[in-house]
Amino acid sequence: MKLYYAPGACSLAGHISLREAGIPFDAERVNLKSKATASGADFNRINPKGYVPALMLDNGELVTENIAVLAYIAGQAPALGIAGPLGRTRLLECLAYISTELHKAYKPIFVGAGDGEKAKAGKAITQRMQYLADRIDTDYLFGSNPGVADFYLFVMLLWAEKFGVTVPAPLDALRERIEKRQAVRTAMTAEGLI
Ligand SMILES: N[C@@H](CCC(=O)N[C@@H](CS)C(=O)NCC(=O)O)C(=O)O
Repeated sequence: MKLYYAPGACSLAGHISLREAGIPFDAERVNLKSKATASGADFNRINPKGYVPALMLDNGELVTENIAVLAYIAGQAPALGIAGPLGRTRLLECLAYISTELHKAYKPIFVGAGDGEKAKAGKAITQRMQYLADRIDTDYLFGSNPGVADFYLFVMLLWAEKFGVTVPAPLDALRERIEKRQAVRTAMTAEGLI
């Protein structure tokens, strides 16, 4: 399979997850401005949505949207999902929260909105992170090992650090824990982030 990614973008969550899962994959960088891939292809023809992540499966099917990409990887590597009868539901619930309440909340910061709008977005992100922080009583979101939801949250925490958004202490600690992992360092190095 092949992951289309952009350095430091939300696709880093899938990139880390694939490495943590030990799933063999290729990765191709996408220039999000020109929509050209590293090999010179027109990314819009690969994914008409024009955004990353996009995961091309070996049978030629394309999976897009972080929630679907990460749920797919957890399906292939159940240790990165959540166990139990409600496990998949809880995983989707958490991925949806990160996608729609955290990831989307960064939009004013990314599009270069005015300072007031950016500060408002930062405040909302901190508040929504607090919801997760209040419920963490283990090293990671769902126990003592990280999964795809932690890796998606990790990207949100890297962005918070980059843009000066306040992060609740338990999530800062989670970011530090994740950052130390070999697969995470390998993915970040491959994307030129460290
Ligand atoms: N709904 C998509 C949004 C993905 C997304 O926002 N990707 C950004 C990078 S973090 C992107 O590729 N933006 C380029 C663009 O929209 O032109 C998902 O959750 O996967």
